[in-house]
Amino acid sequence: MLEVFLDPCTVNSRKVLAGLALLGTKYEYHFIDYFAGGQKSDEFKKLNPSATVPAARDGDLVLTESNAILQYAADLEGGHAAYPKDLKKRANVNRWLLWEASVWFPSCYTYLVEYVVKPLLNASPDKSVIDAAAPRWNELAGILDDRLSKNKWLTGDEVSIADIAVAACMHLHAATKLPLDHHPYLKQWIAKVEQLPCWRETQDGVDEKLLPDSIAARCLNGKADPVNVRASFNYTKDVGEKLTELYFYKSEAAKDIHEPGDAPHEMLVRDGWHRARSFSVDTEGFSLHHFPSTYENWDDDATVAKGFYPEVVELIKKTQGAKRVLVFDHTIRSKNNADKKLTQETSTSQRTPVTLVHCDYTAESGPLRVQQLLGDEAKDLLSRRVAFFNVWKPIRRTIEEHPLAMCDVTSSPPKDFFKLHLRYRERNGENYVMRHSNAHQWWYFPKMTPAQAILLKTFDSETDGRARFVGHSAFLDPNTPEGAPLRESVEIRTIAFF
Ligand SMILES: N[C@@H](CCC(=O)N[C@@H](CS)C(=O)NCC(=O)O)C(=O)O
Repeated sequence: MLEVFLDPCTVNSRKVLAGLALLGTKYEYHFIDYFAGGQKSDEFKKLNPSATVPAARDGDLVLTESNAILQYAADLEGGHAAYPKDLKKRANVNRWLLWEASVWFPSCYTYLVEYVVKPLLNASPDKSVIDAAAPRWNELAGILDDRLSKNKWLTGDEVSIADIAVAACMHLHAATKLPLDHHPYLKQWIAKVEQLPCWRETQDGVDEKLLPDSIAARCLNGKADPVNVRASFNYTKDVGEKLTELYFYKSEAAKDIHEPGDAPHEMLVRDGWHRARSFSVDTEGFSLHHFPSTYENWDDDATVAKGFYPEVVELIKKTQGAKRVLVFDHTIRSKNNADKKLTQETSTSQRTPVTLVHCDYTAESGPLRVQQLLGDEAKDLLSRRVAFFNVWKPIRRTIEEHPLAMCDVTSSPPKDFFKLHLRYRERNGENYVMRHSNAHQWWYFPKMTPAQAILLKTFDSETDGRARFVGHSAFLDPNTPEGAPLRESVEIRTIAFF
């Protein structure tokens, strides 16, 4: 059997792992720890005197060079479309493999070193190095872009090992800031590569080691070192017949009402990092996503809508498969708003964290909101599935105080929710608050950063048993260090139409 010796995080090792997965080749895996210098050890150098990973062995054959390993593996498989037997087609694949190793890899590598390797070693990227490398990189990317404007894949209609080789050099293109926007076909193609199962299953190995902020890396840390805490949650007493209400203006009617949040209970809040990717909006009612953004101007509502909403629409479409997404509101929670009361009358997008266990919509207010926002179109849209998602994302820095916690829908049946009537001067609204139950399981993601976002399902028209309403609340985290900066986050309300 073919043996491979590599570290899954390096470009050429990842290339081999993804290529072997594409080909369906079985192999025996030997880990060579790149960051510990395993490739320089005397033992490894017996296999590869060049002291680089990957290397491979098949009986008495020892192979180095990642592309040669893929060519050999493809031939072992015999007649695989990823490395065609037809001489001309094969020559074309070989051409791109050589091009990749001789010019593309070194060009992309400059970006990897500056933007990923240096920060890992606590050094700063040198912009002048990037500026010097950019013209050549753009020239090479232009060659790929031209090619991909005419072909589905690099060498024709079928994905080949050349696609894998060329893509491997770009495998952290967001973090390495490759200027893909100038090369639309290349950008489309890498997105297609990223959908391939062989690519997806080999991405974690890269992220875990090279992107400390990635979900993959934080899953690993969460397993080793979970940070479960106990904290108080403001549930609401169920007072039977009497309504629970909240007034957002001064009114005589607000006397003697039952206000929410009058039943605080201490609960265990579990660190969700170790299973960050297993949460789903349809089961637990929330999910965690890698969602970095270059948008920064959070104090200007108009530009948030123009500059940031489109990214949110894409996230919901991509992760939920929605046909259409309407972003209709956002709230910035920041230190500038720390003194504002929850019931402050002037409706504003700048608020303070809410420490009330609630869900933003009810079975009735969800469809009503669709009617209010979409008028004539609403009837047709409501004849199919409609779901509301809140996208919650740290801004500016890591969250250290008042993190957000979610009450797992599998532990909070519909009977635990009841209505809170919201009284505004011009209209009434409603959302759900929750009565306490010892069965509730709370989750949070300690020290979330602006690279991540939580999706909360706050309404779903589907009643087939999937999660429809997720209870959530900010909470006082006992681990918050003294003097920690106040939480800053953005919350975007969206409606997804299916
Ligand atoms: N052309 C070789 C290049 C291999 C290579 O450069 N590997 C890098 C990791 S991607 C390495 O091991 N470098 C050695 C080092 O940095 O010490 C191949 O395709 O296999």
